[in-house]
Amino acid sequence: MTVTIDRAGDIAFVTVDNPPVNALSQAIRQALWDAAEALDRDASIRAVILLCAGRTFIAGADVSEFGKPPQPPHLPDVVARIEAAQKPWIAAIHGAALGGGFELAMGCRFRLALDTASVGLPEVTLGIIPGASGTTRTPRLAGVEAAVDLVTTGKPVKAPKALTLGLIDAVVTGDLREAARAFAAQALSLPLPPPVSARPIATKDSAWWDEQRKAIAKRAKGEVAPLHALDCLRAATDLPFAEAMAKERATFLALRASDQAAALRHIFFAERAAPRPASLKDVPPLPLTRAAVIGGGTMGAGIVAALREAGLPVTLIERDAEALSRGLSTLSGIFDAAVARGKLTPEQAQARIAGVTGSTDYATLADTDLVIEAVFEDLAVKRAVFAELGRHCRADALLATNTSYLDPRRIAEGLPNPARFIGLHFFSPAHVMKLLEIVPTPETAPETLATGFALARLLGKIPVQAGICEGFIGNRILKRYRAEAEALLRQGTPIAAVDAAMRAHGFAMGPFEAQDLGGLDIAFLQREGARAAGQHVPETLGDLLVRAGRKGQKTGGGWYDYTPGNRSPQPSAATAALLAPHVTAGEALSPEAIATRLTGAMAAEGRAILAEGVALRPADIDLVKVHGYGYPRWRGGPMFGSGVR
Ligand code: 3H9
Repeated sequence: MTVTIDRAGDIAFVTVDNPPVNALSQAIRQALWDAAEALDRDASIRAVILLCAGRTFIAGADVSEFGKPPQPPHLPDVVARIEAAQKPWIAAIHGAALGGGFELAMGCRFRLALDTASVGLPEVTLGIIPGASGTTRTPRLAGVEAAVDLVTTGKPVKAPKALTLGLIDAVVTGDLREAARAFAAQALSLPLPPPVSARPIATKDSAWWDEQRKAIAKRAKGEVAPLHALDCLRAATDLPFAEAMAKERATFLALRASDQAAALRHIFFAERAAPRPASLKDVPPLPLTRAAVIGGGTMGAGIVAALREAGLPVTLIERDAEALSRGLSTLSGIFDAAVARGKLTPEQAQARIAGVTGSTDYATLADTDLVIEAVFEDLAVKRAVFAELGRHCRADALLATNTSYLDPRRIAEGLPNPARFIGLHFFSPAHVMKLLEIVPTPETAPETLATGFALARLLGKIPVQAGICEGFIGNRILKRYRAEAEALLRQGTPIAAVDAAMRAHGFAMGPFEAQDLGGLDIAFLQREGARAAGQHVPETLGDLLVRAGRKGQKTGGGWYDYTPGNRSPQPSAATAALLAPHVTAGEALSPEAIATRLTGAMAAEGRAILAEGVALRPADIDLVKVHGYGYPRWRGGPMFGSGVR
């Protein structure tokens, strides 16, 4: 790490070089402090430009220091020192100026950014609030409304929007260093604006703050940082700058030491470690230039959309012309919805669909690098697909199954090159959900596995390696979770009490309302299949409902009743009657006790999964549950929550 100073006439350039993202470690803070001191003493210098080497401006405080006691100089003091410098500092931003990086930029007298850059205050995503004036200086630059939005959502904004909001003073293109030098020369010819801390701040009335609080509490679902951030922003409008800073600092330090922040840091680092497992460091992935998907149902179409988003040309294979046309129209539906939501322009959507070739002929796959099978969850159907693939694909083409329950070894039997076979378990909708379970068989070659991870990086997914067992990591834990939830019902806990407890715990939905939404028949059919194959699968309460025609929202009722056009669950007398013979009245459980039982069951299954080697690390299980099953991120996942790290 270095902080260097070089000079061009009366302008000094302070360059931070601390790969990979120029995080503000203690050494960088000290070096910036020293630079401010040295440049104040240097009479030949009239302005200072702060810029960064590498791929980005300063991306924030060094998150790896957060588990340890804070070391001086503290960032708010460094920001204040730069603001108090005798010559104006100018932040020249490329890449991202985030968190402490943007706070440092706000300590500068001016900020300019490349048009491709972004700025933001993502601290709440780490369970903390900005701790170096993000809540006090941001509203002075952008107004209270924009500051509340930026700080409580943590979402960064692109440079052109930042300019409109007043967060930065100029957007430039081309050579940033030269643009900053020209900006400095111009700025020095005019009177300086006041430092940001001395600028006025408008207040809002109590009703406005109350409204914000309500909306944020609803969104945060138990996460505390966004509400604390709001309190600090309010204090910034009510109190003198120094007092608001003291409140921000105290709040930041308290949250930095909180369980929620520890959980969110755990997920932050797990997400970054997941795409590049150390065991595959020296294994080169195979090239991926052309892909194919077999099956154009919801899952297949979603996978095609994800591959197209990553820029790969894709062939979609269906069994006949009619199914193919249905698949292509499902795919168009995905792109049309993206256009309607403003995520794609009509031209981009057109280009996405133009990159898809539909076919019913496996011979068109002769030159494909990667084929993902996403057909009906039936062993014979899948094996027939792989028999075709074995005949028509190159021997080195990677062949993947998207099965969620079947044994990939059985699907691969008879393949000419089993070393190139792997399970790639996407989650629906596959173009949205971030999780990808990667399931090698004993025959899968290391470079096939490495290619699975490379594909995840290309698609922007979070990959987790899973061993072979029924349901892999995610669905196996889901099964245990549902079984435990049914056990609670059998002991007399009301359905709605279980769902409410899990929502209060931070899940978007409880286990029963989630089943009603997805449909109870999928898991039912899978259990029936296992029974037909001679396995002993005890009758579940869900089976009783499906046998009575209650498959969830799509049949107007499952665990709950639904009135047409209304998705809000209503208690069901019919369900109560069906379950009554299986329920014994028990002691009423508190919401906390219900959540402890259910998350405890997930953690217990997770421990078994680890012991069997189905998951390699506890953090992998946490990533699966957070990214595939709505486990509250701020609780860090079932393993973190139960102390298994
Ligand atoms: C803060 O600033 C608090 C202040 O308000 C108050 C202080 C008093 N620290 O994401 P990538 C590592 S809170 C340490 O794959 P990309 C990351 O672990 C902070 N390490 O890159 C990974 O390491 P490895 C607010 C960090 O190009 C490597 O860098 N700031 C940090 O896809 C590459 O990461 C944030 O929350 C960090 N702050 O995306 C910003 N950031 O290679 C968090 C990254 O060993 N960072 N690393 O696995 C990001 O959003 C993205 O990293 C960024 C680059 C957009 C910058």
